[in-house]
Amino acid sequence: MLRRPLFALIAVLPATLPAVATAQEARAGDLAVQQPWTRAAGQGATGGGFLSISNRGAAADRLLSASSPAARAMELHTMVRDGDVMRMRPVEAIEVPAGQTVTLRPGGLHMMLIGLSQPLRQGETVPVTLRFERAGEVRVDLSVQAAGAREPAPHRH
Ligand SMILES: [Cu+2]
Repeated sequence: MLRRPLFALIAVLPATLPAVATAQEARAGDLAVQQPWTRAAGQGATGGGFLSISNRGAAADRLLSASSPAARAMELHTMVRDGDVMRMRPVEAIEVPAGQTVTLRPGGLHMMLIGLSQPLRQGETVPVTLRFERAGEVRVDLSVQAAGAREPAPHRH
Protein backbone atom coordinates (compact mmCIF):
# COMPACT_ATOMS: atom_id res chain seq x y z
CA MET A 1 0.00 0.00 0.00
CA LEU A 2 2.09 2.88 -1.27
CA ARG A 3 -0.53 5.56 -1.49
CA ARG A 4 -0.73 6.56 2.13
CA PRO A 5 3.00 6.89 3.02
CA LEU A 6 3.60 8.73 -0.24
CA PHE A 7 0.84 11.21 0.49
CA ALA A 8 2.23 11.83 3.99
CA LEU A 9 5.70 12.45 2.59
CA ILE A 10 4.45 15.00 0.07
CA ALA A 11 2.43 16.79 2.73
CA VAL A 12 5.45 17.14 5.00
CA LEU A 13 8.01 18.13 2.37
CA PRO A 14 7.40 21.90 2.07
CA ALA A 15 7.81 22.45 5.80
CA THR A 16 11.12 20.60 5.96
CA LEU A 17 12.86 22.28 3.02
CA PRO A 18 15.54 24.68 4.25
CA ALA A 19 15.47 28.28 3.06
CA VAL A 20 17.59 28.33 -0.09
CA ALA A 21 19.22 31.55 -1.18
CA THR A 22 20.98 32.13 -4.47
CA ALA A 23 22.02 35.35 -6.13
CA GLN A 24 18.78 35.33 -8.11
CA GLU A 25 16.13 33.88 -5.81
CA ALA A 26 15.62 33.64 -2.05
CA ARG A 27 12.77 31.64 -0.59
CA ALA A 28 10.90 31.57 2.69
CA GLY A 29 7.66 29.69 3.16
CA ASP A 30 5.45 30.43 0.14
CA LEU A 31 7.48 33.46 -0.92
CA ALA A 32 10.20 33.73 -3.55
CA VAL A 33 12.20 36.95 -3.78
CA GLN A 34 13.82 37.56 -7.15
CA GLN A 35 16.25 39.99 -8.78
CA PRO A 36 17.15 42.15 -5.79
CA TRP A 37 19.09 45.20 -6.97
CA THR A 38 20.10 48.74 -6.13
CA ARG A 39 22.12 51.54 -7.71
CA ALA A 40 25.57 52.93 -7.14
CA ALA A 41 25.55 55.70 -4.51
CA GLY A 42 28.00 57.54 -2.26
CA GLN A 43 28.63 57.15 1.45
CA GLY A 44 26.01 59.01 3.51
CA ALA A 45 23.62 59.14 0.55
CA THR A 46 20.23 57.46 0.19
CA GLY A 47 19.77 54.50 -2.14
CA GLY A 48 16.75 52.68 -3.55
CA GLY A 49 16.19 48.93 -3.19
CA PHE A 50 14.24 46.96 -5.78
CA LEU A 51 13.10 43.34 -6.16
CA SER A 52 10.16 41.07 -7.00
CA ILE A 53 8.21 39.08 -4.42
CA SER A 54 6.13 36.12 -5.61
CA ASN A 55 3.57 34.63 -3.25
CA ARG A 56 2.94 31.03 -4.35
CA GLY A 57 0.75 30.26 -1.34
CA ALA A 58 -2.96 30.57 -0.60
CA ALA A 59 -2.66 33.32 2.00
CA ALA A 60 -1.66 36.95 1.62
CA ASP A 61 1.58 38.12 3.20
CA ARG A 62 3.03 41.57 3.92
CA LEU A 63 6.54 42.98 3.81
CA LEU A 64 6.76 44.79 7.15
CA SER A 65 10.31 46.12 7.18
CA ALA A 66 13.83 45.75 5.87
CA SER A 67 17.27 46.37 7.31
CA SER A 68 20.86 46.33 6.15
CA PRO A 69 24.24 46.69 7.86
CA ALA A 70 25.08 49.09 4.99
CA ALA A 71 22.38 51.63 5.95
CA ARG A 72 21.49 53.51 9.12
CA ALA A 73 17.80 52.79 8.44
CA MET A 74 15.53 51.39 5.77
CA GLU A 75 12.01 52.47 4.85
CA LEU A 76 9.29 51.15 2.55
CA HIS A 77 8.04 53.77 0.10
CA THR A 78 5.45 54.25 -2.59
CA MET A 79 5.11 57.03 -5.19
CA VAL A 80 2.06 59.27 -5.20
CA ARG A 81 1.09 62.01 -7.64
CA ASP A 82 1.12 65.52 -6.17
CA GLY A 83 -0.03 67.93 -8.89
CA ASP A 84 2.52 67.56 -11.68
CA VAL A 85 5.16 65.72 -9.70
CA MET A 86 5.50 62.26 -8.19
CA ARG A 87 6.55 62.20 -4.55
CA MET A 88 7.76 59.39 -2.30
CA ARG A 89 5.63 58.45 0.71
CA PRO A 90 6.52 55.97 3.44
CA VAL A 91 4.12 53.03 3.73
CA GLU A 92 3.62 50.83 6.78
CA ALA A 93 3.81 47.60 4.78
CA ILE A 94 3.77 46.25 1.24
CA GLU A 95 0.98 43.76 0.56
CA VAL A 96 1.79 40.57 -1.33
CA PRO A 97 -1.57 38.97 -2.23
CA ALA A 98 -1.86 35.19 -2.56
CA GLY A 99 -0.82 33.92 -5.98
CA GLN A 100 0.58 37.26 -7.09
CA THR A 101 3.94 38.89 -7.76
CA VAL A 102 4.68 42.39 -6.49
CA THR A 103 7.60 44.22 -8.09
CA LEU A 104 9.46 47.02 -6.33
CA ARG A 105 10.93 49.25 -9.06
CA PRO A 106 12.04 52.82 -9.75
CA GLY A 107 8.95 55.03 -9.97
CA GLY A 108 6.80 52.65 -7.93
CA LEU A 109 6.95 50.79 -4.65
CA HIS A 110 10.52 50.60 -3.40
CA MET A 111 12.77 50.32 -0.36
CA MET A 112 15.04 53.16 0.75
CA LEU A 113 18.47 52.66 2.25
CA ILE A 114 18.98 55.76 4.36
CA GLY A 115 22.40 56.95 5.51
CA LEU A 116 24.71 54.58 3.64
CA SER A 117 27.64 53.64 5.84
CA GLN A 118 29.79 52.96 2.79
CA PRO A 119 29.65 53.74 -0.95
CA LEU A 120 27.65 51.30 -3.09
CA ARG A 121 29.86 50.36 -6.04
CA GLN A 122 28.60 48.86 -9.27
CA GLY A 123 29.23 45.11 -9.35
CA GLU A 124 29.14 44.71 -5.57
CA THR A 125 26.25 43.34 -3.49
CA VAL A 126 24.49 44.74 -0.43
CA PRO A 127 23.00 42.36 2.17
CA VAL A 128 19.41 43.15 3.18
CA THR A 129 17.07 41.31 5.57
CA LEU A 130 13.38 41.47 4.68
CA ARG A 131 10.77 40.82 7.39
CA PHE A 132 7.42 39.39 6.34
CA GLU A 133 4.36 38.99 8.52
CA ARG A 134 3.88 35.29 7.71
CA ALA A 135 7.07 34.07 6.02
CA GLY A 136 9.41 35.69 8.56
CA GLU A 137 12.89 36.86 7.60
CA VAL A 138 14.42 36.55 4.15
CA ARG A 139 18.06 37.44 3.45
CA VAL A 140 18.81 38.82 0.00
CA ASP A 141 21.81 40.46 -1.66
CA LEU A 142 21.04 43.55 -3.71
CA SER A 143 23.18 43.61 -6.83
CA VAL A 144 24.58 47.12 -7.37
CA GLN A 145 23.84 48.50 -10.86
CA ALA A 146 25.04 51.75 -12.41
CA ALA A 147 23.84 55.02 -10.88
CA GLY A 148 20.55 55.98 -12.55
CA ALA A 149 19.80 52.44 -13.82
CA ARG A 150 16.08 51.90 -14.44
CA GLU A 151 16.18 48.10 -14.65
CA PRO A 152 18.23 45.31 -13.08
CA ALA A 153 21.04 44.23 -15.41
CA PRO A 154 20.58 40.85 -17.13
CA HIS A 155 22.15 38.33 -14.78
CA ARG A 156 25.27 36.28 -15.45
CA HIS A 157 26.53 33.15 -13.77
CU1 LIG B 1 11.77 56.48 -1.45
